[in-house]
Amino acid sequence: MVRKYVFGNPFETDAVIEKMKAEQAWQEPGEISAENGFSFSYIMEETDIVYGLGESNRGLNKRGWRYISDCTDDPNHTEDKNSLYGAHNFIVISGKKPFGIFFDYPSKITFDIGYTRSDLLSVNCENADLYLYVIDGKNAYDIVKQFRRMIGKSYIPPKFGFGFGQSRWGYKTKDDFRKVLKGYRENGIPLDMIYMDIDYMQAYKDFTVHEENFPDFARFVQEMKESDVRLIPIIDAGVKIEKGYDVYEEGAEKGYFCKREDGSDFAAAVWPGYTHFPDVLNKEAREWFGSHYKFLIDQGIEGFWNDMNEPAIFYSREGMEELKSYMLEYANEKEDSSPWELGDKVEGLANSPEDYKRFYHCIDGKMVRHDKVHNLYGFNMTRAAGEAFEKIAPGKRFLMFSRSSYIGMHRYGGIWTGDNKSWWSHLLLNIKMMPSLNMCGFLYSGADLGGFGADATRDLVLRWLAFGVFTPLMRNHSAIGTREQEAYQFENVDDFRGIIETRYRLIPYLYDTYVKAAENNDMYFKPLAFEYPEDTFAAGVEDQLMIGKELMIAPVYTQNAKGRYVYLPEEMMFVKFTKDSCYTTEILEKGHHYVEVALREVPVFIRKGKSIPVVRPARCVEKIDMETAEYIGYKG
Ligand code: MIG
Repeated sequence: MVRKYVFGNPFETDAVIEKMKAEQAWQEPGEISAENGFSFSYIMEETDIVYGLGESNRGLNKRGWRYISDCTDDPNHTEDKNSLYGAHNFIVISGKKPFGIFFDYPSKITFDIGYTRSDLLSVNCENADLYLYVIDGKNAYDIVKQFRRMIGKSYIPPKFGFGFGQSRWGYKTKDDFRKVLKGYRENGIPLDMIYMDIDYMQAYKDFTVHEENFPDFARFVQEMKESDVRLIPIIDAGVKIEKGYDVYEEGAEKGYFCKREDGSDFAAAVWPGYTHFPDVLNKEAREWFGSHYKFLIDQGIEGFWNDMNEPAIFYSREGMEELKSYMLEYANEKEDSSPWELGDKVEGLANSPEDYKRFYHCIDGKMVRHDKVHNLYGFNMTRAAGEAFEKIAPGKRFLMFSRSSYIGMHRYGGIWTGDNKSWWSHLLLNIKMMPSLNMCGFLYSGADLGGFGADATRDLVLRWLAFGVFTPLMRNHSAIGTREQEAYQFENVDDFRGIIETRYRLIPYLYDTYVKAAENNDMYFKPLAFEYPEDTFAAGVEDQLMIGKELMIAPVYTQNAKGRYVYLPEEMMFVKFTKDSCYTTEILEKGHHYVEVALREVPVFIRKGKSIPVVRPARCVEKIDMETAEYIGYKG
């Protein structure tokens, strides 16, 4: 059962699509206050588990930290961070009196989950203007399914989106892409997508292609498709300010960019230099921005990734002016004052909260200051694309995922989890985050496999890919300047081939499981506790996940480990997929086990009485032959 409450004058975020009548007076659970901003507080029992918050730091159980929904481009996801790129304000308190609660509030909101006081859950935001939804149910899983029904069905990618993709910031020319294709094909490693990062554009201008490096782009897209690979270009939020550039000229003329208080177009520097932000919260501007995706679709492109849409700002004109005058002052008068302050000022230029107060959206004829609706920008940029796809090619599925998001965006696309690092701890973070994302509707998601920043090692990439076999988005991506980490860059390429082939052997099962989850407002990845609610040990397991109704996975995420400990809530079949389409099986009884897993193996556990189809690997999704399917599993 869901109860809806209205406080003050909430902004319509479009997160919830189910129509509901609001309650008159607040009922349990917890206490609320609408004075001095808004606050919700609840005293947790010692054994309560708090789930949710989608893309956020730390564990699956969110207790013991403070999380702030405030979409941020911060590439250092260390344990002390409070905000990442998304704002997914849904939590479930799982215990004797389970309930879920969704704070539909588009600006900064803080979830203190036993951080200030270990038994106190307290949620606070600055303005008492929001919708609150309280969901009762039998248990956490039931509550999640009710929530998912309210927010509408999750995006379903085209089937090729379940293939493996290679990406790296720094591929610049046709030959760079051909080299990647060759690296995969020559080594017989399946590949469906190569991602195009910002360098494919002319001077980082959205909806342009670099003229010298990509003459006859449509032909090149075709050339890649003939080798069964799709190119997936990036689109950034900011539109370069440049005379004669059509997207800029049109947007400026029609008033579709975010404005300063005085009505002039707000300028923020990002990759192209100074840009304007398309006002995607304004319906007309959103339609206009979306319509430009057609430029690339007309050249054969079938998928995109939307970046920098928090929106990220390197600096604004105002911020730069302030810094310059500070520096002058510093140079003239402050010689012996702290240089650290100078450093802080420079660093503080990027993504400054001051800048988010400097521009406005025009919504239904009213000017709304950006910081009041900050967390909706990425959602609406991706919605612009999603709505446009429907017009450009009705019914066709496009690959679409975004960096920044808010609940509601899950209907239009997936997300990738941004700039992680080639750290073992980030592989573990990836594992823990996936079910939380699913709770909030984001089913099509994945992390940069192998890690984005920092230098990867062979073993890390193998272990991360072995987990990535199961994430709907399976993409190896890395930052310019880091060690190259394409599968063919390391010794014994066979091991990489074996793991990526395992993905392809499982695609019919995984895609089917995904579509079912999306259609039924269900989860693809679940915590063990959702399948075994009576099992008190399962409740504490965060490094093993359930997939669909059939599987449990227990990835290895520590360096030099020969295997790992695993907990089986019931008897299961332990399967290890290895190279050359081989696999081993063994029935393990309920309880704790140490299982050995070599670097080249993909471990998976099949539940008693279940089986899954496994096919012969193929070089791309389209070439998978269902005739080769065999079933692995057992009656028990
Ligand atoms: O400021 O386009 O998260 O995946 O490679 C960095 C370059 C901008 C951030 C994205 C990352 C991408 C990078 N982008």
